[in-house]
Amino acid sequence: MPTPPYEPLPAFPPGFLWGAAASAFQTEGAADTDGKGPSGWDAFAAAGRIRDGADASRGTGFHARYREDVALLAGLGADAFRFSVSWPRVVPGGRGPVNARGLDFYDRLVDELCRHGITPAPTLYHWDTPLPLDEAGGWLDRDTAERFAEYAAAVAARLADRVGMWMTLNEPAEVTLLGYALGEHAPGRRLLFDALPAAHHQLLAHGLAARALRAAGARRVGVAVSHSPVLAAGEGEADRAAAGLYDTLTNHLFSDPLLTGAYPDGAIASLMPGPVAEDLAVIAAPLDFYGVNYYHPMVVGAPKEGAPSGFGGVAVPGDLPFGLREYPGAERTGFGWPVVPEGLRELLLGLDARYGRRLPPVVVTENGCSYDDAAEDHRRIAFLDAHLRSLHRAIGDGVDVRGYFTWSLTDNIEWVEGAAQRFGLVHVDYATLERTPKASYRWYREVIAAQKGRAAS
Ligand code: GBH
Repeated sequence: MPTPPYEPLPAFPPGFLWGAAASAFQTEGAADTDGKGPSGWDAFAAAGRIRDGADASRGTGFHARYREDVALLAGLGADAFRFSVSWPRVVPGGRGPVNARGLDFYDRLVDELCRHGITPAPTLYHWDTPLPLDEAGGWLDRDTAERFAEYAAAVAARLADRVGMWMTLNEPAEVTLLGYALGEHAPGRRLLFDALPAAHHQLLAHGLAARALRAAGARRVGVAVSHSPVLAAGEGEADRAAAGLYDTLTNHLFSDPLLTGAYPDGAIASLMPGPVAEDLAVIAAPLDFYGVNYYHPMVVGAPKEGAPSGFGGVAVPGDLPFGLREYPGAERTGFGWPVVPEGLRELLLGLDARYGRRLPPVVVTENGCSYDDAAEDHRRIAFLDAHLRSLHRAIGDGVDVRGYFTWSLTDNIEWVEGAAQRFGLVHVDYATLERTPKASYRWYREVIAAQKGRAAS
């Protein structure tokens, strides 16, 4: 377990971006302040779907306390902050009028970041769909993609002059799998393979929004996609086929259309709605960077005789053609996720090999772990240190990686887990919303300072 003084990390390339990430629903609170409309996640929480019936509506109080959190970022010496814009704060009805007071908040946040020399890096969709759109079918409805592009244009018209890098979507695979296939996340649909149109419409929304951002003069445009190396549970043909299918559904279903303009598999493409070929041309417009979120690899095998399998609290029905298994022999985070730093290098090398010159510069847009250590979170330091060393090796192997955002600046509402899983460098007391930096905050500050060749402040 690393303790101070820490073994310095090897030098990352000059100009490498050091950041931290967060999202709107998980932090902002202020669920109906200044004309914000409800999101599908607000409704999901109100329906008691968050663990222990926890009230997620206050978040970490970020909407009121953003100056405090920007000061924490400045104290870290961070180059950039990845936050998300709440779609229903900007377009409360999902369609129709833009709520200027909602945009005012992001205007203030962006100004505050710029005042401290921190690059604002907003994501336009981190899972909080305006409720009226969810009620009309959400991502199953092509119209949602069109509405998203209008919203993107409105945000860019206000912020593009100061935003350094944009991400359209966060993790369309998780939204498709957890929100539409398995019903574990909002909007709680359990459609199994009939969820695939939700993937296509999110990808189309990305393409249309990227076009709208460019038209508004946006600087760098990218996307944040989750990637996990997928390991077959056994050597047999059935396990290998199941793992291959899972790899396609969770990784290449998203990266292939974005980076090559084609779906990985003709059978999957045939299940997608709309003028798919025309849509793919929109989806594959060149990106300035490709954002990768990495947490852990997956072990997948053939389903076991109608038995449900599960991982990380997510039950996978026995009638799906794959089963999730535990990763053998690794340490676990507080969430029970395996700690496999090498997986980061492996997935980066895999993307480089698969896409070659079609892979834009990569930014790691999320990586982190939950532990409940409130102050002396040396397990988090060990996790981050090991993942950064793995990332450094991938760069040495030739993958063009330009930045790293750790998840997360502060503890926040971990979706259905509520306040039970803490990913922050900074502890949040949910009773008082008081922030207290953990040991990992001081460690990350030293890392950034050392990389920039100056003493930590
Ligand atoms: C990210 O998603 C989110 O972007 C972020 O909002 C969230 O707070 C953060 O990570 C931490 O969870 O249980 O079998 O479905 C999570 C990415 C990928 C991590 C899938 C858990 C579990 C596989 N997740 N993985 S399964």
